[in-house]
Amino acid sequence: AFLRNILEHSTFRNGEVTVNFIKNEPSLFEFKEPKNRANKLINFLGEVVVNGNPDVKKVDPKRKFSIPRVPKYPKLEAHPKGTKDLLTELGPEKFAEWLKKEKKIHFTDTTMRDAHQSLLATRMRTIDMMKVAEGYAKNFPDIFSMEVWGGATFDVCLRFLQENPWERLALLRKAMPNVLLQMLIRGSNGVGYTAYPDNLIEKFVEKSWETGVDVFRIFDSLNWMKSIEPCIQHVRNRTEGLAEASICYTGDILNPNKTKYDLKYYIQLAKDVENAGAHILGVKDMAGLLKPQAAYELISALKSEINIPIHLHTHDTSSIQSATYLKAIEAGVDVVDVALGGLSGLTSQPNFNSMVEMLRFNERENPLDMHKLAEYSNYWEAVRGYYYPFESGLKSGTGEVYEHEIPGGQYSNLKGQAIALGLEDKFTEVTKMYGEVNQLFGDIIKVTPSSKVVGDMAQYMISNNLTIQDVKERGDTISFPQSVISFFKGDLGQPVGGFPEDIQKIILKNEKPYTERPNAHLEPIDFDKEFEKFKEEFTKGMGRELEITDFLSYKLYPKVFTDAYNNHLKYGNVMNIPTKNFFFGLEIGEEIMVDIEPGKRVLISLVHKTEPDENGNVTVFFKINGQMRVVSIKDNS
Ligand code: 3PY
Ligand code: ZN
Repeated sequence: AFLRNILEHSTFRNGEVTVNFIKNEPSLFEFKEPKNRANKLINFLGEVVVNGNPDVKKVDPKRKFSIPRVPKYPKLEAHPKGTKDLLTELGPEKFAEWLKKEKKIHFTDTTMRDAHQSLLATRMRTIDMMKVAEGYAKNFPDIFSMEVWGGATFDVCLRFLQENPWERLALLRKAMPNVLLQMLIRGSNGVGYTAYPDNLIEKFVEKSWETGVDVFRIFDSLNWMKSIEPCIQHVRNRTEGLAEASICYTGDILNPNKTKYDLKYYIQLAKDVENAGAHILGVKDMAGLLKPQAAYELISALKSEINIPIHLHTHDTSSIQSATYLKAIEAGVDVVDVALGGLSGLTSQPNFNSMVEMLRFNERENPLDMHKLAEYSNYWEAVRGYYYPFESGLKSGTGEVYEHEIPGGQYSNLKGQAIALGLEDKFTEVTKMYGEVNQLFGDIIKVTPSSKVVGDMAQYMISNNLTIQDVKERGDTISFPQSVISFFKGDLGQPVGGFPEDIQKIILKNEKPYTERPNAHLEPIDFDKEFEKFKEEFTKGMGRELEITDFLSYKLYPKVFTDAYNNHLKYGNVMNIPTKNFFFGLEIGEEIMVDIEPGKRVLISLVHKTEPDENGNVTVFFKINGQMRVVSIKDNS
């Protein structure tokens, strides 16, 4: 076993052994159960080889992939000082003052969160991020922040990728210790789709900070201050990070016929956010509805009315949002959100590489190296190839977004859901119905989770051939989706201007709505007691001690966590399987390296698979480090 530890150690395999190798590597003397771990991996790979990855609905067997090239630069020993170091030095208040005084435009890179959430249904895996994270942070220490966590990534990590989201965050923190890491948090809804007890959100914020988050972009899906404010306080009381409270933009402040969300409304909301203690104001244009001239007027007005720096977020669904950024920058916005070229545009953020060039020689230029940026963009473009089953299919910008107002982060998910419901051919009808349902519900702010309510209703209506008129005339005979009922009850809080009462009555039938904070109905969590119980219930563990962060995952998503846990018992840690093989399995003769733990790498190859026997079982032959292993997998076809 000792010899095997040496042979399998990455230092040995890479030929980097020095005289002190054995002395300095205590792991060589640990004789755990690597065999067992590797066997679990081939259970997983065998399943994918025989039945496909259950998350991949359609495989194109002819698909060719480009190999992603990790940019190689002279290896910098240490991370140059960056924005994280500045935050540590100045503290959040002074840091915000510094940011406001900066002349050059600053950038948040969303590639590792919103970009793939919006283009690839959030499926980007940690392994693909980790290959470039350290080099990127060393080469771009001046970046304002890297958005890497929160939003839908938490749920998707556990539900579809069989990864631990906390582990992702910790790994990225380690690779990028010098730049600010940013997350998106949905106020009282945390990273979920419903309200949680206040003390759960508080603990979640505290542990997110301890694990690596510096900038908390907080929003509420109805712009309800009663959901935003407590979250600002959690960040201020429990962390030394930045509370970036955001106002969600919808409608069109320039349109005289759209008066519900006008300039006055946004200014008042921004003042409320500032008064609630935010360090930065986020303007979150989740659907990409903020047009260039409107951006100029909105940002100019906010700049003169509030004192904290302003951070603008948009999605390029219409394809004109770089113009919006230019006008916002002219009006004095402090930071804008962009994604590296290969994962930018359309429902994602505007193109980072091109934005930098657009502002070259402008008085607010941020002089980043275009060649280096291009190499990272190329890396992501190649990586993106592996994720083709999750592409939304949108090929060009669409002006229809001004009509349906679907958030970029929802678009590719909605498409996936439509396919699952057999509505792929009716996706245009779904998007049109989405806009109509929004009007029926009183023209609400639409962003997770309120956007999911509108999406659920639109899909339900198209599946059941229902019209808006049907709902109004015979709604008492229709059983609406649970998320819609829950929304009208008040479980997501109160929309601007209240619910349309007639529709609320039709949807709720005999149920009574309420107007207090949903959290007022939720029992606080007794952490000491419940954490102990949790540890007893999940006794087999993960091959490690269960932590409070596991408990938080469980409390946020009990069923998803339980399923992920059971998968882990069966398949072990699958996060280091290369993405191509994770989604599409191996070809006969293909060899892959997988790290089963830090410093311990196994070589796996697929040798042969049989036809199904009379019981439908396929025997799959693998080699692990040259030794034949066989798994029997039930063919589900
Ligand atoms: C999310 O909440 O996941 C979003 O990205 C909202 O825009
Ligand atoms: Zn977004």
